[in-house]
Amino acid sequence: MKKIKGLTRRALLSGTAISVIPASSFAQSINEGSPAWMKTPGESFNEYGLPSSQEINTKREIFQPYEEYAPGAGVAMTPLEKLEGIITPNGLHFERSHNGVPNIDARQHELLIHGLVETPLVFKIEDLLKYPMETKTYFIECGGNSFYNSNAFPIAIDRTCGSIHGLMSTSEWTGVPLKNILKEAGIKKDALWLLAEGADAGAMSRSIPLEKALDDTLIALYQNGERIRPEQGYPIRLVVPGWEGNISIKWLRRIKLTKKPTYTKDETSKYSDLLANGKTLQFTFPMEVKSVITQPTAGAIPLKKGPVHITGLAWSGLGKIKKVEVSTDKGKTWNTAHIDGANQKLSPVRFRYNWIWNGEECSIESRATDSKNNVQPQRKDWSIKYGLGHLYHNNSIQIWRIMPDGQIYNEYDDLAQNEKWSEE
Ligand SMILES: Nc1nc2c(c(=O)[nH]1)N[C@H]1C(S)=C(S)[C@@H](COP(=O)(O)O)O[C@H]1N2
Ligand SMILES: [Mo]
Repeated sequence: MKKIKGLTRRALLSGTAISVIPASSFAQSINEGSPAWMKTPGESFNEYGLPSSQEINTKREIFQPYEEYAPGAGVAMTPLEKLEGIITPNGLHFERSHNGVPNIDARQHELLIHGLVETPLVFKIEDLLKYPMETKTYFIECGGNSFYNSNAFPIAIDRTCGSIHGLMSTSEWTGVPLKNILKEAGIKKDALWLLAEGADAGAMSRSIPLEKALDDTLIALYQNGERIRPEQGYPIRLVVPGWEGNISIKWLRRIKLTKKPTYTKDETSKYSDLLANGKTLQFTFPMEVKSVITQPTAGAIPLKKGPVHITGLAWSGLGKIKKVEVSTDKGKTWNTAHIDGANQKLSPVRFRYNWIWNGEECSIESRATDSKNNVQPQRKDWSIKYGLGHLYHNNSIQIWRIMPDGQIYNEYDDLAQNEKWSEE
């Protein structure tokens, strides 16, 4: 008999695996017993569609740490456990904004290219819309993603997948390659970096090595086929694929070519990595290889004994995903998961592993390897490299512990160290 990883096809089809209603309870044609929605004409048309009202709980989780005096500083996290595939619907793309979403008039907005260029240029949005474009599926992950599992939280807290790892979303971005615009302005020989600045009230700005700008950086105008949402940077944003989200400047208004990094407030006060030895690393750009089981997840409905479809996402800011493994025995053995669809550079993949839970206490975890052979670290190995309270660039393995009653909890693999820290 043909096996569907772990489950027999017969078990699935016979309904012994997953409960199905016997076909006899369905009427052959419309009659008295038909459901109400078959007896009256349906709703008419919408100019812009919305999800079913029954899916009202599929929403972003908002966190505004300075709500009283800076309500626009914070995050809205993608509910990863509620979604399938790899694309994030536009209304659920995570948002990280430092000072709110500016209400930009796209007709007035301008992009200035200046600094070490032959000819400084100013672009209107209508100009940019005429340029040749390209479409790529890229993830954006905030450098602070998974901070709830970082050294800032020595004890594991129980939150759903999305409310721990939901500062990562994926879109099909369409825009003008930045290199074409820079070449048009004429890059001077001594230019090695550029400064990118946003038109928000925080004027977020970051330094980007020219090499990356000439490689795959996009001035994005479209997100999953429609114009970028205000939260994502309308009318234009940078997409610097694979690198920490902060550098993908939204509401882009200015690019200045420079010899050296500008050392802006946003790259000196934040996004640097405090090491265990007290030194600090600056400019950790790529988001390293990572995966997470999105279902099942902590904070959701308890698991039932029997077949469990384990699924999740894996990505790497350094290339493609080579493989994803799943362990259901605390990392003693690892099983190769199935990967859905095309595997493109700097785009996540959806992985799947069919498993039968015997009802005993256990844990499930996933581990990704990328095309450069980087392997996702265990939390204890990640954590030990950094200082107390450090939270950026956490790509460590997420462990979900399953208890006999089916409840799922967030689990750390190094309790000794965490207990020590929580006392400090
Ligand atoms: N102008 C501007 N660009 C910005 C930000 C911002 O606050 N202002 N936030 C940055 C951060 S920290 C991240 S993680 C990404 C988030 O992009 P998103 O909100 O579209 O998910 O945008 C980056 N670009
Ligand atoms: Mo971020």
